[in-house]
Amino acid sequence: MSSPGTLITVAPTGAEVSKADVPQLPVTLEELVSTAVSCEQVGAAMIHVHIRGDDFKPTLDLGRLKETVAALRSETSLVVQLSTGGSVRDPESDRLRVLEAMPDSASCTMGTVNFGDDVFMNRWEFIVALHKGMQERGIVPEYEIFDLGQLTSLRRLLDQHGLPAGGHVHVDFVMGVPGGMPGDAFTLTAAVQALPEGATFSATGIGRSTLPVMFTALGAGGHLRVGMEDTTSYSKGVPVRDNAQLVARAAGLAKIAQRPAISPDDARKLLGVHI
Ligand code: KMH
Ligand code: ZN
Repeated sequence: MSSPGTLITVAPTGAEVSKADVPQLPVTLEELVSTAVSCEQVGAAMIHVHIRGDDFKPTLDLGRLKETVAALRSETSLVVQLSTGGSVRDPESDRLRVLEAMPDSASCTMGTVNFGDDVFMNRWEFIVALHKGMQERGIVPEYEIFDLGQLTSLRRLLDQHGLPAGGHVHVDFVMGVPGGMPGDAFTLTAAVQALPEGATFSATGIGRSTLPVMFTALGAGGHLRVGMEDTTSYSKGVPVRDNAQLVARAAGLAKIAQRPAISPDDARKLLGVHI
């Protein structure tokens, strides 16, 4: 379950933070690519991508997604993971179509969860369609887990529909969402114990749960996701300067834990992404 090095994923934009509230949020393709380059330089190996339209609002426009994958591949070596979660308002058809942009990896959330005042819908049939769509295309999923029961759904998915493309199971615990599991050491420990045999995990804590989740994940042999999708404060009252600042902090802590950040090529080997 553990790995000698640490996979650091950057989630630079998300679908919830607005450019008006956080001007340093990367929303244009140029800003996203520049963020990706600087995050790779300080230790990121994978990028979890949500894109925005000309109005800076979240979009799942297929043409833009394809352009984004191509630009990230041309300017970085990062493993490119597209979000199929989108925003809470995106229809299932648009979310499934994301796979047509042929990223290296895509997210696959393992259940419905209250999401602040909204509901992030992930019906069973939709999860199965995403899993199969990725198997058919050779896209490596990252199973997003917002609550402990979603690990039971993951076991059911693997039992009924087989291993993902690449043959390896990697999950990401997204903790501290209002409506999901809390972001603390006790919950992360319980979640790790409930992983399918042989699975690896990353973890991220939303907002002020960022640091407790990061320290616990490192101690438990896990990997890290950081970025402005999940937190826009570096410390209490101090806004994040840019995504690279969060990646650099994670890489520094991983080094102190004697599990330094791994390269994108090593991340491909870990996740089963074709080189
Ligand atoms: N924006 C959230 C509703 C994912 O990227 O797959 C869903 C999300 C998960 O961010
Ligand atoms: Zn996301």
